[in-house]
Amino acid sequence: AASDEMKKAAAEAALEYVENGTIVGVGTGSTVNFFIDALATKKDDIEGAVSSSEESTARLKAHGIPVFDLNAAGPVPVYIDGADEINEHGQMIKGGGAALTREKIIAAVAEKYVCIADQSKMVGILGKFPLPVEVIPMARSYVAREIVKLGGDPEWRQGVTTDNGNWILDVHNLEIMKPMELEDKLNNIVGVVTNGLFAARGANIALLGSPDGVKKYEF
Ligand code: DER
Repeated sequence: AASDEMKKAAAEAALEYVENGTIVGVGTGSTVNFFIDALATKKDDIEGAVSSSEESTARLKAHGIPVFDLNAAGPVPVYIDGADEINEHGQMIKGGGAALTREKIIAAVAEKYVCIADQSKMVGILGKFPLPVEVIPMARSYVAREIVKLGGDPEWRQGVTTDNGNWILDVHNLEIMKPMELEDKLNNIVGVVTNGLFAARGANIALLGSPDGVKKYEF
């Protein structure tokens, strides 16, 4: 499909940011899967990877790329990951693939976040895509009530348990004018593990596939 071609082109363009002899931070999702396949062509040049999900870990290992525990990794010069939405400031909504907690941890550690996606992910105002919030299971109803007070419409992503054993609420009908403020408010609700607003720490670079080739943005 056209969008697969655009995702693949963006993923391959991200190889430019991979430095020899380093540990590469690897995200989760269909675009990242194209990146992992491209990274395999450089597996003898890099030290290995740190991974944001069991899904990505399995794909990396299938290519023979060593996967390190983040605690043993040392510096992570670059983190390559997708987004569900990204705005003109590099702020993102993530979590469509339920990997937001480990993604946000590696994004915090990494020196540079390179977002790979097709251009449809770039938006003016964040919030059309339902905002994922990872919660401790016992707190689900309480957190949902608190989110309603913030003006959101939380929906339990039933049947999904994250790699950390938690549940996800997807928050609909948000129009996020102040991403960093909402990120803080959500973080302060007891029972919230992670919210999918990557605003305080957004992307540094975005490589977005389009019919006219890969467009590069710097934030
Ligand atoms: O869940 C996530 O945060 C993923 O990165 C997601 O946002 C992007 O997935 P895609 O590349 O399959 O669109």
